[in-house]
Amino acid sequence: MGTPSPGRTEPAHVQWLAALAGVLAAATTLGIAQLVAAIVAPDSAPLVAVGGAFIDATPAWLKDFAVATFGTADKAVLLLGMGLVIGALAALAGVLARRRWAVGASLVVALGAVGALAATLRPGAGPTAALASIVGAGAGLLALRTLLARLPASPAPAPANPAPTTPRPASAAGGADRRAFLTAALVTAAVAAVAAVGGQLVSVSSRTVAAARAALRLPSPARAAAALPAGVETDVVGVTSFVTPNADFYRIDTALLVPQVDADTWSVRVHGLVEEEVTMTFAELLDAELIESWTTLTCVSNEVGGDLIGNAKWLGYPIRELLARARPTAGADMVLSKSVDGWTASTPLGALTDDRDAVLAIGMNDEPLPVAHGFPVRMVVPGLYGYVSATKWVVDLEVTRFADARAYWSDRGWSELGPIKTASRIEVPAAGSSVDAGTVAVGGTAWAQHRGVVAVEVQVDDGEWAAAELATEASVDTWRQWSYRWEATAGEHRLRVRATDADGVVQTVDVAAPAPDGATGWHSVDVTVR
Ligand SMILES: Nc1nc2c(c(=O)[nH]1)N[C@H]1C(S)=C(S)[C@@H](COP(=O)(O)O)O[C@H]1N2
Ligand SMILES: [Mo]
Repeated sequence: MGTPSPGRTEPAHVQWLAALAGVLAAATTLGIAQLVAAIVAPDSAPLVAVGGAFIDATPAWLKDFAVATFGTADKAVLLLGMGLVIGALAALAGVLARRRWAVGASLVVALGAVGALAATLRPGAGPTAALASIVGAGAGLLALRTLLARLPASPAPAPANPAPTTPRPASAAGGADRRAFLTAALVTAAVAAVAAVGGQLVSVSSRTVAAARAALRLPSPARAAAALPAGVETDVVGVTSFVTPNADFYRIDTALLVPQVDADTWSVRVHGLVEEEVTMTFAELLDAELIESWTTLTCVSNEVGGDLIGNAKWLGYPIRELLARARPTAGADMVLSKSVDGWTASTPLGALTDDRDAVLAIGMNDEPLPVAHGFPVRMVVPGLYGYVSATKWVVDLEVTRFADARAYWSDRGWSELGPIKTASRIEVPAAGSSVDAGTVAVGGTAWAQHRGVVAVEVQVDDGEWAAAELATEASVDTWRQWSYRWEATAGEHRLRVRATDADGVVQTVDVAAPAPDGATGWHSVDVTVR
């Protein structure tokens, strides 16, 4: 053991190197765990499992805040936040472990245990779920010990305990130590990085699924979508395109890792309050009479004026046909759809059995569903927010009753029912922009899915509401563009917009936050006219 010299002051850089050792040990833990997880079960990686558990613990207000603040980057922000917290704890573990191995080491063990526990509790976790965190933590401890052994011995902890029960890594003193430490640090960093990248490469599932998707030829529909009427788009430059390209389509879900589902073994099971259980495979789906339909999907977290909305042509099998085969029994009023990752949505049975185009979709804008949008099969139900209807990677439909079952977001403070509220937004001119006095083209989009938009009005400052010109309606299930010619005079002005749906209901002025059942209020933009 090193000579105890209680009065000796520690060189500050040694503390920093110990902290670095801790951070590198954590990186080793995560890298090795990533590699092991890639082999046994991708979502058992500790970061993924802990992040997933954190997301599942998210109440309505926090989801609302995260989406409002970070939009669809919410997952990246969560991972970054976890990285910072883990980094800080790991640095602490390094400093502590150098003074008292057992204390620092137990911090690493605790981090591994949290990962193992989270992975074990994930929906669908297998018996190997804890393995990645355990092996990772083991590797982390080894790295920590190896690195600390190359730092000069720390001053003895406390005179009261002159003979520590746990041996501290032995060390000689001097500059040779530092070089040895830095070499070991580089090697450790390289091992961690190679393991993490290797994990990505070994994780064949995402490549296999991407390849299967690329090879898939969509069947032609038994009922093709009507061609889009001329005039669905206004001629105002800058208004969002009527069809949202798949690559630009917003993505909202709780999945930190996009589920990789094998279409060859995929099936959906209809059960619960039914006369007959029905199972449908992907091959059966491809052979069925599919329909195409235009439906605009909207997220309940969309703020007034927000962009968590997109419109696509979906190819799918009508859910009412599937339910007709299963024959729901009297008393059933809801279908609880479940994703392969355990996420659920509760959809009123009526919305799935009436004549609207509620489908098990396999195609999006003439392509197989993108993996992030639910490959191989997702639900699309016109008129309802995504959280109560649009289950991606869907594998199970339980016919049940609202009185007997609750869906994922209903348990976290969101409303059980989620009909899309009538809304409209101004896209041109952009908020805060400057335009020339004279005739200014104003334009945007309005939506009231499954009812349809029949009027849009624009108000300048506190003037009279004036009718906007509506673009042609493609279907009551899609959004509708509008335009307005504004005779603008110099000065600062505020433009407001509101829509009226086919029930004659004018979009409410009352301001509501997205939680619990969708934002309301009028969208406005402030513009400078020169
Ligand atoms: N499996 C699964 N499906 C899901 C979700 C989810 O978290 N998990 N989120 C829903 C929500 S809240 C919305 S708004 C839509 C978004 O679909 P998109 O990502 O394809 O735009 O998916 C729905 N389907
Ligand atoms: Mo959503």
